Amino acid sequence: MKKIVSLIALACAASSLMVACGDSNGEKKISVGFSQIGAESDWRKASTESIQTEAAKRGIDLQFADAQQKQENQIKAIRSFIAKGVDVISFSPVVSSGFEDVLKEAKAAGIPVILFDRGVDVSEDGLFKCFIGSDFVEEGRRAANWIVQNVGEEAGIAELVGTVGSAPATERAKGFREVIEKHPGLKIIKSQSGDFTRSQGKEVMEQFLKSPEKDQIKVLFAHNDDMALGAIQAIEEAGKKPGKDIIIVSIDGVREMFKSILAGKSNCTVECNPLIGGALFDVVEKYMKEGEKAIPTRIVSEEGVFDSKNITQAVIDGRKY
Ligand code: GYE
Repeated sequence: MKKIVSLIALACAASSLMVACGDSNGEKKISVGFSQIGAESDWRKASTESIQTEAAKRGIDLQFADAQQKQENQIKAIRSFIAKGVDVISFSPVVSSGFEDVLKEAKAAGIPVILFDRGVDVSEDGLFKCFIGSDFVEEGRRAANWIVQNVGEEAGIAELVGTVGSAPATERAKGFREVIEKHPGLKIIKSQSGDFTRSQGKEVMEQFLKSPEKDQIKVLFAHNDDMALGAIQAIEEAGKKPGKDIIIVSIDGVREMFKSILAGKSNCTVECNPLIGGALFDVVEKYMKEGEKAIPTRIVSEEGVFDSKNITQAVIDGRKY
């Protein structure tokens, strides 16, 4: 027993293990359990990086779990955060439904939950304290407005949908249709999920380009840049010119997509900001100092629209993700 105690003391003296033992002033570190979806896109990688660097900068004890795209892994991670008694739980829900029970468990344990990037559907209030992220409906509207302004009133549109049942897929589709439906000549003729990944974006586009409607596809709307980047490959392999034979509009604003637009292979990307780790820990620190009442219920990012008119090499060089 003595041996164990002195081992723990030794461990606490080593700075890399301060996390579990408190900081050098003897104060307990703030602990946050975060369940990330996975690494399905460049956007997601930038999101993870933002969370991890911001936590490290502030000396927060971040317990980070990668769910590898599976909701069951997210539920398990949240349960383990509750069991450990972290100060705050945060997560990006892979889909919107099915989190109600585990959120009730967190509430019963008195641990506040902050939704990060994506929302959930719940039937009662108070199951999460704050949402930090983007207005996905508005992003869908922006993509559609760009088409109306730059392509015109007549076009067959193919849509690459994000992860089925996820907030960004549902809401981007909704905002997009809201605008498109006011222009009867703009028609969605193909719509299928590519699960937000480059490889599935490519596969689904290949199928679109073999379908009976292939010659009617004048515009591609992809719910994220990665699927559009996969589709660009499929279009080239089918002997067509992406960005010209098929106009491409997507969402996120990652560096790879900026490069494709500058090279004339794609046309527009609606920005969605993944660098919101700082905003998350601002809220966490405020909560630790001032309590739950100090937490805002919603923090929404401000975002732009990029196309060949405002993308330059200098803009790409200054881009963080
Ligand atoms: O658009 C996509 C990612 O939830 C906003 O998830 C996020 C989306 C983003 O995989 O690239």
